[in-house]
Amino acid sequence: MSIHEKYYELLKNQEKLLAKKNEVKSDFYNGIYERYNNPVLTRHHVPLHWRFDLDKEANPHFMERLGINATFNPGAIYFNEKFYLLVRTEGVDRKSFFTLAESDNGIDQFRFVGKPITWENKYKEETNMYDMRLVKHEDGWVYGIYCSEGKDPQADEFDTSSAIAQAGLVRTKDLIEWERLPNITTPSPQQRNVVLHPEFVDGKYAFYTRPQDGFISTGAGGGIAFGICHNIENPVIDEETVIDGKEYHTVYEVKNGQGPAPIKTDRGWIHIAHGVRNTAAGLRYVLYTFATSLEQPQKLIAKPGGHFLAPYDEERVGDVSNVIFCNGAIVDKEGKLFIYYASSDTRVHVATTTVEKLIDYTFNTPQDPLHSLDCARQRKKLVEKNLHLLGVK
Ligand code: M1P
Repeated sequence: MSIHEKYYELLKNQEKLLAKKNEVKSDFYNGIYERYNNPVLTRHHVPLHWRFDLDKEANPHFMERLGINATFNPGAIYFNEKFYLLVRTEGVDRKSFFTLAESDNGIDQFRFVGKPITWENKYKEETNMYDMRLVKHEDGWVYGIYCSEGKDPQADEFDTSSAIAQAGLVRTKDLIEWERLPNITTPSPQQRNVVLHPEFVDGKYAFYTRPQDGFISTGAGGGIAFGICHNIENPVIDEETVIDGKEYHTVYEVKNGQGPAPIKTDRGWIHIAHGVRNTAAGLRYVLYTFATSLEQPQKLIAKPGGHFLAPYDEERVGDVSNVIFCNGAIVDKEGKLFIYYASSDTRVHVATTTVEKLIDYTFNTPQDPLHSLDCARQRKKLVEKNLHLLGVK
């Protein structure tokens, strides 16, 4: 067996991509966070030996044998002094699986490490898996909660797209060995965007869920809900209470979902969530924030109006255009916040800010008045204040 010479040529080019530094986007400013010039991960970052058969005899034309379509929606964790992304990696066969990428600084030079992640398959009906939230819980484990999807067994014979989504659960101590725990059971027929609260609440495990009736549509369900679980090794949530619901004519009118686990601050738990609205061109996904009480993480205490982060320029286009999705964020020792978000179900970006700014944004940005005239009044008040400051009559 010999290695195809084309491999070394492609490797050299890929090394240039992996070594690239990322700079703050100079033409974007909102005072809330910085955006960066380059995505932190794309399908071009995936190692060549995960895609090509390097064996010259078996692959004389050096064809990609197992191509990668997209890298997106990563969970995130700071672990052993490195920034890790647990990436939804989608093969050209449409199936997603999980992979790990690491970086020293969290904004560039991310590299995939190890091998595609696998564990014991306890659910034969699980056809696809994606969108893992990585949560370091105070019990000492790192949990991964992900969407475990299978064909709807009730679907008509010729309906080959109806699916059932459930919350899969795994845990690890080292990001290498993963233990598959049972799926999380809730009163809802379907679940996606389930996230573990990082601390015990009244001595119990607590989860954010998203009750939903259908696979795409949340139907009569929807909203970000909160529920308690007594035993993480047999995770049953008996009751889900919506803490942040859908609302007519807002950026979360169709559905919403918890992003990463909430961030603990002096003022409360700050949640980064996604909101979805309808447009003539299909669904539009943006991020928004809200805060809940430190003592009662199910009690909403602040919610700025509108979106926090939305598709921008080239982020608007991809496999599922007009989508921004976030299920991973990291706060470093200095209080710098790294928000990992994917654009249009295609590639991963980072935005950075500080916990101090996130608090200011979440608690001091005006609420959505929900009616156009009230929005106009809200803005008029700001304009008048500023004109006064500027000395303009
Ligand atoms: O395609 C946009 C997103 O759609 C789903 O999100 P939600 O459950 O809120 O509808 C998920 O499939 C997500 O992965 C995807 O990015």
